[in-house]
Amino acid sequence: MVINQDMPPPHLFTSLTRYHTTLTPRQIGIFAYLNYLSTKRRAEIIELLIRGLERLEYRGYDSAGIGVDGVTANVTLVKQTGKVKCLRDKIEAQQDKLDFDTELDIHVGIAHTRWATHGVPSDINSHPQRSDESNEFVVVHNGIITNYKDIKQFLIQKGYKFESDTDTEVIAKLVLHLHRLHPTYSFRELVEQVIQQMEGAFALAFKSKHFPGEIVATRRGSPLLVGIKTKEKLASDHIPVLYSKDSPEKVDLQDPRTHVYELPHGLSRTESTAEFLPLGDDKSVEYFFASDASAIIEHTNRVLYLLDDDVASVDSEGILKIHRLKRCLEDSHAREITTLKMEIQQIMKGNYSSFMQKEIFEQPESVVNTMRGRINFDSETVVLGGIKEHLSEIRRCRRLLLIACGTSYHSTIATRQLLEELTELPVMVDLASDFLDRNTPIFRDDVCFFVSQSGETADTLLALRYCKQRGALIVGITNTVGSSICRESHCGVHINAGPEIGVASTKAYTSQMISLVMFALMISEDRISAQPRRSEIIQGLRHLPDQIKEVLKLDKKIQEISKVVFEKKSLLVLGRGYNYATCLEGALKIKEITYMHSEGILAGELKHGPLALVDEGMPIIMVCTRDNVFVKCMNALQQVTAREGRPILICSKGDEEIKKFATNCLEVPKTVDCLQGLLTVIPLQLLSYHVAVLRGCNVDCPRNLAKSVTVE
Ligand code: UD2
Ligand code: MG
Repeated sequence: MVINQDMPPPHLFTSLTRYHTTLTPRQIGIFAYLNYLSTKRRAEIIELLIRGLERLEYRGYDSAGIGVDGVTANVTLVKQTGKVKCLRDKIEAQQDKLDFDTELDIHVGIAHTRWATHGVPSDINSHPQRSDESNEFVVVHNGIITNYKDIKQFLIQKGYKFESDTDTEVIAKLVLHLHRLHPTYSFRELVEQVIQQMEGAFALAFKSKHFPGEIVATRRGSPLLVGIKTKEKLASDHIPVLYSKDSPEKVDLQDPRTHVYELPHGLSRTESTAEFLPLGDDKSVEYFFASDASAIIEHTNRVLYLLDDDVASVDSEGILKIHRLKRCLEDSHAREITTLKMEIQQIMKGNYSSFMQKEIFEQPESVVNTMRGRINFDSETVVLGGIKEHLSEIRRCRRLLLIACGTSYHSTIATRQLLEELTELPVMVDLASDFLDRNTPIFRDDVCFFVSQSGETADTLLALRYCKQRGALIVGITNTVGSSICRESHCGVHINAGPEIGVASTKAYTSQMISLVMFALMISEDRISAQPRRSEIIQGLRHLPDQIKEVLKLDKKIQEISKVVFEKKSLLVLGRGYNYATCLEGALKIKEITYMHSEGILAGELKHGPLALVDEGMPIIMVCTRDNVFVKCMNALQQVTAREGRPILICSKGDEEIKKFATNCLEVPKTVDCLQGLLTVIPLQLLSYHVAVLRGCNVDCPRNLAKSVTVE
């Protein structure tokens, strides 16, 4: 593969094809670390990279990877599908390739968490992507290169062989191609050339065996910041920006003369390096490059934010420089080094006041993550990779048992009816503690589901062991890869909701429900008579993210309502059918974070007791949507209003008839009956949150409760 022919002029690629994509660039995680004269063992460096990735985990991802110097001069890549934890295990298994104890004075490591856009999640598609088999250039990338197909075609013509389905791979190969064309170019000059060919959005960090100890990072449209850690105080709080004379349109890759750089403020190119990095006498320095401040803050609070088309490089003398090919309008000729004041937790919370609030608002995305790669909305097929091998065994079973605690238990109540309908099997739902108390008979042809966010819930785990001993098939539904329930189950589904930090579960609940719905859809795939129903549900799931966004717009109104109820002693939540689980879950949310008494009541049970509680002073919420139990719900509503009860209603959008019965109505969009609970629960999550805030409670850490209950 010898390349003699030169590159076409910049932007030629884009004129070939210009395709528009509605995909927003994935905000996945970049983390890179450079230590200059700050000696670290390889194990420490790797640990630092892994920590960086863990700090980015909360953004969601499906695979991860790192690139470091190996024992030989070559760059070593370790990439792994799944969680950062899996990557960590894989690295540990490769200790020989990575001799952990070697001390490195100067080193560059790059790391990445990936969320699949081009190509399925796989080790090959994970980042770093590489230029060739000997890893001459490796790169991590956030965003989307929209003209990658044209560049790929160009490179294939030049003899480059592609191994992944990613858009990113063209970047690694293009930089190698340019290096071969212009062996005298600096690392930074190569990257400057590469990004002139790129269309789309990106944040990039490069490493190369040709430029040991150097890193180049750049961005356009995707965020990237640089953290600086020095022993001594920095002498100045800005780094000058260096400009190229010519605008990118004029740069001709064949002509090296175009790469004469003009420095601002009359600085010449040979100016003392102290101009660039305001270091003191001690020359040791550490640099962190990340897409998100949360990965950096534990190391340093001195950061600078790169602007679009800034090319930041650290050269072989450990000096950070920022170059631009062209001036941007309001460019200040310098990048300010700012001090991050926020705590890690604060950064991770973003603009939200608590993790619970953040997680409630994450649901339009977390539900997509749960369905990603599993539902094909066009062919209307559902494949749960973790269950498909066991399908025939499950189809032959005697009954399904769903066992869980708390919110996870509510997700089983919410989906029980649909499971019965689509599997045509008897479905038992049980609270794990009660199940254990009873010595329930379990048979070899039972299929037992264990639902737990953490995968460590003690009662659920004990129930799992009890059923496993009796020979049942054990299926886990968990949010935590590598958890005990995940390991001890025969198969299962990761709900992929992303880390849930707030003690009160919100997004895990909706994702658990969707996982169980997907299971019902998958198992009924071969039932012709169920096809219209399956199709309706799959299309319902397709629109769910947008509908959740719509429900979240009720936030302001719910905040107003919370002012009415927050000083009350008690709050009843009434409903039935598919919404019964919403009542239980809503009441649980209220109890756990507001410390107010609350009860979820099956509306059909009203006249068997709870009606005695109802008078004009008793705050009541009724969930009453247009479904097969609507008339019965209306009935209950009238019984309540007849006793001067003034319920707050959660109803179907545009239901004028029911609105007459209430002063406050929270209207949620219509969806398929069995998915309704995914939307009706959200106003109650929000209400409990606002009431807790008004009552001065710690939303994320309610008293007496732990995130996962790992003791009996
Ligand atoms: C896997 C990958 C995912 C992506 C996808 C591509 C992991 C963790 N997931 O997702 O990143 O590459 O394949 O198709 O690498 N399991 C249990 N108990 C549980 C939960 C899961 O045994 O409680 C098992 C499950 O049977 C499967 C494995 O864990 O063997 C991964 O489960 P999953 O739901 O993440 O599987 P999948 O195919 O959606
Ligand atoms: Mg397992």
